[in-house]
Amino acid sequence: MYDTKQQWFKDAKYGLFIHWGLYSVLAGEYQGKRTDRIAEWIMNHLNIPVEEYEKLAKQFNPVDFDADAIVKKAKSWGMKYIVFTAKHHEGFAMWDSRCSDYNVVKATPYGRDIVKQLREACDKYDMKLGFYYSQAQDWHDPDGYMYTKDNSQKNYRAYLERICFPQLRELLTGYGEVALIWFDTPMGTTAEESREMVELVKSIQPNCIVSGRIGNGLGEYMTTGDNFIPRLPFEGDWEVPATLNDTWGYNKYDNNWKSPDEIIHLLVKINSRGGNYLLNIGPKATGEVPQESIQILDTVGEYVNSNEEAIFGTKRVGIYAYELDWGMLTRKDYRIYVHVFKPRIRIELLNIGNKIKRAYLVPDGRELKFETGITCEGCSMIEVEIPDDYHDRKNYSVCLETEEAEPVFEPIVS
Ligand code: JFZ
Repeated sequence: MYDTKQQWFKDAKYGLFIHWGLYSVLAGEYQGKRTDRIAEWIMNHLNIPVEEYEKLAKQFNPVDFDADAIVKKAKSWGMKYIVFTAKHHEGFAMWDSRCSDYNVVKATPYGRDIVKQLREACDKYDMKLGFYYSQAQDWHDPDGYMYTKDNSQKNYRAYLERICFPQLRELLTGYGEVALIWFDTPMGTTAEESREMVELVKSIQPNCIVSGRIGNGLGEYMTTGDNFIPRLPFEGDWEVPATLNDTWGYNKYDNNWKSPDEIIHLLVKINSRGGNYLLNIGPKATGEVPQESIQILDTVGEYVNSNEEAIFGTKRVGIYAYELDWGMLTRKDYRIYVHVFKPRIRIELLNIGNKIKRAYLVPDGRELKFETGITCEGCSMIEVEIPDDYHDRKNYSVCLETEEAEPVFEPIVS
């Protein structure tokens, strides 16, 4: 079973992914050609030569980037950690790397360290900060994976020693307490090489978590496929990395935004199955975060903040026999939370056999009338009355305090 041994990660439930690099300059389009794939892959998908792609650095001048504002927003959205793409597959370092001048300080007119600015803002707002680091793919280095589509000529060992290991060391020694390293796409990395990476991380920061995509089964938590949600509750620590539209890096043509309601449902679904939701924003080349992302996350944030206790620190719910068409369940010890996504006069639950001590409305703590009993068919039934002023509302939660530490789910019998 995956175990990060870090309580903050088990409790977090909701985090912010930030995909930002030179690809944001292209914003999904190169020489009039649009990519129909994730925008941070544009160099690869449209076969942009390294000498051409490199020139994007000269255009990278994100004067509107405001680390403080982004972290403050993440905090207001109720998120508990941030993962930033310190180096994505394009190979460009978003900090002042000593290993390669292909970095934001030395190669751009902007000339300022992005990682450092995020670090300072995260310290100010008491936010956990982790780094995405592409350990194998590096499209800018002849010894990185996918520099050419044929990987047989590269010397990966040389890459590891020249770039990967020293850059990890830089990130782990120069930027405070690193919550996690989000490794990705290990490709041909051997078990021995993955182990070296883990040992390097742990030797510098023993509490720094190693993500699922370190490869070779060495991750400390399970990372699902992007936007993929396990159908069943999944034991141990895990996380779903997910997008608000259909891209990670900024794409000016992608307007396929999910609605705030959809995001709320996904968050609660993932939490109820035991996982964390790592939700992405892709800033523009100016540093500005797309307005649509901000609006969606602001609205989701209202739900998260007013129902905080039904989200943070919750534990995986076992298998309840029914899927509710109006809501979902989360839980803590001695508490079942009923998330209500559609207007209701009362909530009715069958086949939950707990003894209920008390029911209350999570957003304002109001006590609710409830009844429990046995139906004519012989199964347990709970009815909770929703106050008049909430009859037309959606998106709130109700807490059922129970005698038992865990939900007592009954099988369906007829
Ligand atoms: C990777 C990256 O290639 C992508 O650009 C983005 O950063 C994303 C978060 O991660 O893409 C993957 C990697 C692994 C899977 C899916 C997409 N997977 O295991 O299903």
